[in-house]
Amino acid sequence: MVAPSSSSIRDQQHPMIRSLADGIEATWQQYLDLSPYHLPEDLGYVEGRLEGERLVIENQCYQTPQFRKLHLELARVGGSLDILHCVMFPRPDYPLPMFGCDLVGGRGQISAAIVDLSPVMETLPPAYQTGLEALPSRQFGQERGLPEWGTIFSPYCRFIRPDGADEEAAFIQLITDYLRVHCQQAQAAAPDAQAAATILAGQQHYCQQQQKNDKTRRVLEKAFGQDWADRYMTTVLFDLPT
Ligand code: BLA
Repeated sequence: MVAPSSSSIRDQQHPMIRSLADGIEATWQQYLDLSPYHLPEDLGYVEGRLEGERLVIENQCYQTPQFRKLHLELARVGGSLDILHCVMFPRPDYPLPMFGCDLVGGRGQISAAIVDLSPVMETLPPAYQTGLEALPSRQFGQERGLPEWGTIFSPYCRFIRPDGADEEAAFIQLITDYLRVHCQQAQAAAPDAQAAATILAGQQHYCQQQQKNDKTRRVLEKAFGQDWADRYMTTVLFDLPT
């Protein structure tokens, strides 16, 4: 068990990001057996400059018996762009999907809110489908279309631009529901060494597709340069076990 950590930029971020970050941490603490996970070198807290504006990144990572890495990242660019990024990487001998979510917003408005449980085999395990189907159905006014690289996402992926505090709260509920289904399934899962090569290939494909997100890459390149951005995307955001 690891004590909840306090984050220094969390308090300045958009309320939806703050509240989701708290919700993710609380759910992890409630369902999983967390131990510390150490990031390469000193990538826990990073600062750069984006067109004269300060880019601050704070990473929090854990591991558990089922997960190689739980990653929660908060980033802030000047006063204008707030980001929450979260990915859970199962250990390659656990036949579990990838949980991922991203909130991006600025100047009071979240423009992108996305969550998915993405399969690394052909489809999501049946118990996940049952768990997700059982959740209350939630409608949002502005659904957004997925980019070309988004072929990795499941039919349960939701991508919206939330309109107002009610939709923000409803989407946080939806994300924490997905997260709870995932944590419960993961706690009940048994390792399957025979499937490890297939699972690893699926995780690799997931990461390769995510690395094609030019919007993420551009923000990092502007602040830290091309090489650093590439290293960060391949070793921190979407790395694979060595
Ligand atoms: C979109 N991601 C974005 C956008 C920015 C970032 C600026 C555009 C916002 C918009 O279109 O309104 C930036 N996101 C970042 C940065 C980090 C980050 C800098 O996480 C980290 C430092 N992205 C993920 C994960 C998912 C994801 C885990 O990291 C999904 C599970 C999705 N982000 C995602 C998608 C888009 C996006 C699908 C829209 C891309 C597009 O429309 O082209």
